[in-house]
Amino acid sequence: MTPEDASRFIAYVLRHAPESIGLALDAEGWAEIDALVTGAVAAGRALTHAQVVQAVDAGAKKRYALSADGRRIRALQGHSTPQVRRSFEPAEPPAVLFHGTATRFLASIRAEGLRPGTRQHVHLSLDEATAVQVGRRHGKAHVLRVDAGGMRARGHAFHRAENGVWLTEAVPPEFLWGWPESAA
Ligand code: HQG
Repeated sequence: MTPEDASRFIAYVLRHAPESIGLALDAEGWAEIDALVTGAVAAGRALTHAQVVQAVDAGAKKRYALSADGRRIRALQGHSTPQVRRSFEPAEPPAVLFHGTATRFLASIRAEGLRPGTRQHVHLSLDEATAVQVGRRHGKAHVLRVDAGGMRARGHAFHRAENGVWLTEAVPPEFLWGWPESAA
């Protein structure tokens, strides 16, 4: 596997489908690296211990962390598997955060606000450039502004993952702005 393929495969297993390779995660998302590699190889994926460690350091996204003893790995955020319920400290967000999405989702988001979908949180970006990249994964990107200060004032909780991604349960439509002219 290329390093990028290895990182994607590890993301899939640690966030969404540990059972696909018979792997057990604890509630905070940790897996034994040896068990991850053994399970991957048994499932026909040529993953090595070195590739797992490399995935933690590689790329700007910082998707993973290693335990202090170096024996375990976890995804920092983005889980959909019910095996994991990471505990996050509440954090004070900046007044405005950004959410990158695709134009085809805008009508639904305008009606319902941002929903976590299969994940456990809505993901928000600290800056617009990052949000554009996130939105592009789904199609023609559009960046919405989130009134994080207003949400805090109304009691909504925010968390910041170690890699800088901001998380909240949902964003009601009244806290969103920056709609395109045509959808206004
Ligand atoms: C959209 C990547 C219709 C939402 C990134 C998004 C991120 C709605 C899509 C992380 C909606 C969900 C997460 C509603 C939200 N109606 N569509 N009411 N509410 N949506 O992939 O935020 O590479 O689950 O706008 O960097 O795109 O995986 O979430 O377009 O941090 O490490 O539903 O994934 O990181 O898509 O991305 P996703 P996301 P990694």
